Amino acid sequence: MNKLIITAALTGAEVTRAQQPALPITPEEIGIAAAECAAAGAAIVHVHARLPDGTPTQDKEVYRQIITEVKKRCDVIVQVSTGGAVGMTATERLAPVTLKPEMATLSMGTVNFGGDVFMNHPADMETFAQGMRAHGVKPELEIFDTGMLTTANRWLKKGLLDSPAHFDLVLGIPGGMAGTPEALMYLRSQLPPDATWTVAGIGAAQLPLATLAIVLGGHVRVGFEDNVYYRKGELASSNAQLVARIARLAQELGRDLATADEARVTLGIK
Ligand code: KMH
Ligand code: ZN
Repeated sequence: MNKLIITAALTGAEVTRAQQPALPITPEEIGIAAAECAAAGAAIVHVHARLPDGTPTQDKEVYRQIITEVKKRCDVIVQVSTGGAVGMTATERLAPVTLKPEMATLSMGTVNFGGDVFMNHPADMETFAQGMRAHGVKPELEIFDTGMLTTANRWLKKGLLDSPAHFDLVLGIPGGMAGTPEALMYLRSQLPPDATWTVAGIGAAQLPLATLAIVLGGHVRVGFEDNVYYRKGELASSNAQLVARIARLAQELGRDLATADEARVTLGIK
């Protein structure tokens, strides 16, 4: 079977230190967390920037510092967020793409997001896709619900997105698709045949969906952005602890882990 690419979603925009005391916030903390996750088996880190007080920001300079802090400690693919936080403008959200990171996220539609609305106007999505193409950044297409995958497939046919595409199936956001095996199997059935995919199960859905993805030949995203617990009622001690568990499961299930360089080949990153 193909090698498993583990992504560590280290920080996100919503989780607080009150919810998870080990949440990495500063660029240095994010760099240290990335190195721990790389040592545990991650090939990609998905990063969000924060101000020192924890406020989410899309400031290009903070992202530049994060990339520097990660790269000086380890070789992982740095995937910046263009989702940012609910309420940010499209211009703000696109800012880190101009740093030409290896990857960036591209959300494929609007979704209710807990008590908020995560807005993704089609015109903004097109601007993001063009921006990533112009800067040579590989998009990871974020799919929160079925219509978003239908949209991505239409855009791939129209040439607004490049094939082969890489998808992140984000399951379990309140407002999006459920974090169930049935939801994952349905989305998987709608993917283009040449696509690669990872699954980001939210909360309690993280471990079961990750395990299913290992078996199905998909890839896995874990980390505090999506889930702060190791098991019910027990907080994870670090992002790396969550990565290490996936690495152990993969070994038991016969999937070798991809290095960052192997992931670059799989994802077509030059
Ligand atoms: N923070 C969410 C509203 C992404 O990184 O691209 C959006 C998000 C998706 O986290
Ligand atoms: Zn994110």
